[in-house]
Amino acid sequence: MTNLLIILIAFLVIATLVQILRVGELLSEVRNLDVNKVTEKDNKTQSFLMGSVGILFLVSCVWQYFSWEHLMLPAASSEHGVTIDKLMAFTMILIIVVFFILHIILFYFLYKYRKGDHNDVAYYYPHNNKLELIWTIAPTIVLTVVILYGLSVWDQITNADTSKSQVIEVYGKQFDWMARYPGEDETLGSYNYKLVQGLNALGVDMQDEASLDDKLTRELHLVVDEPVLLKLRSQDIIHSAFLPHFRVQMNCVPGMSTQFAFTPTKTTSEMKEQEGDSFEYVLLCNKICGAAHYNMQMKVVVETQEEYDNWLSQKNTLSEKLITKK
Ligand SMILES: [Cu+2]
Repeated sequence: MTNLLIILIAFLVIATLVQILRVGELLSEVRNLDVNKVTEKDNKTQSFLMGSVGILFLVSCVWQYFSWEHLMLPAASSEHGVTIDKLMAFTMILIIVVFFILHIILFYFLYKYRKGDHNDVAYYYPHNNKLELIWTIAPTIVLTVVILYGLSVWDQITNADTSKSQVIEVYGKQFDWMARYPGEDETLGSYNYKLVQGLNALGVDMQDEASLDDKLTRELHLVVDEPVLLKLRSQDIIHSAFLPHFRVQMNCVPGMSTQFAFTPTKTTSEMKEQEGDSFEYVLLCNKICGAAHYNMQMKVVVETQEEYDNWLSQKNTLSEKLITKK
């Protein structure tokens, strides 16, 4: 109902404006004035309005930046996240500087080169090799620097040493996440999509001895300052495991295993002190994967080794679960 009223009001406002314009035109006709003739006064008004729009636009950009800043993510909670934040800041500063320079010039020129009272004709200037070279070479150099910097950061992140990483499997399906921890053998048991059935959502092969002590959890717990290697899988369609606070994102693709290695650097309780008591780390799905995609998330906890060991020891292994079921 409210929407209908808003549409109706908008329609009436437009109709009123059209009528006012029409009245203006009729008055000019009565006074024998040519409504299509652009006067010096019109040009001045239009250029002034255009300049005002430009200034308001830039002021609103600055205002929005500061008023929405609280929605930005806090500083990265992982080792590699710091390098990503630096790359992001470098790119953003570059873009913002260029954005302001170009828009100031754009609106200033619109004002400066408004039509004057004299009969000036635009200067015909079809080509200039020097200018062409400058605006081709300058962006080429800048973009090459940005791309090379980005590639080197990407290379650094994706080639992390995983030999000492704790391996955890993260499994996505419509519409939730599960994590699988290897047991004391420190090896995740094998799996096969053909075994996905009923409670065995991950298709874990229970004939494999390494599977027996694996543990399934609904939360992802990580040890602070210890490297972790997430092995990502999906049951049905492409999901994307997104851990915004750690600057981690990797697609989970059915039929294959993808991975991401990183080291968390701040515990959940440290973050609660910094960001407030309601703070929690989360693992989100960042691929629009269906109706309940928005709700596809898992709580992530970063804690000390002691707290982590304590938490994991309380979880049943897959073989224990089988026994209780029998
Ligand atoms: Cu999803």
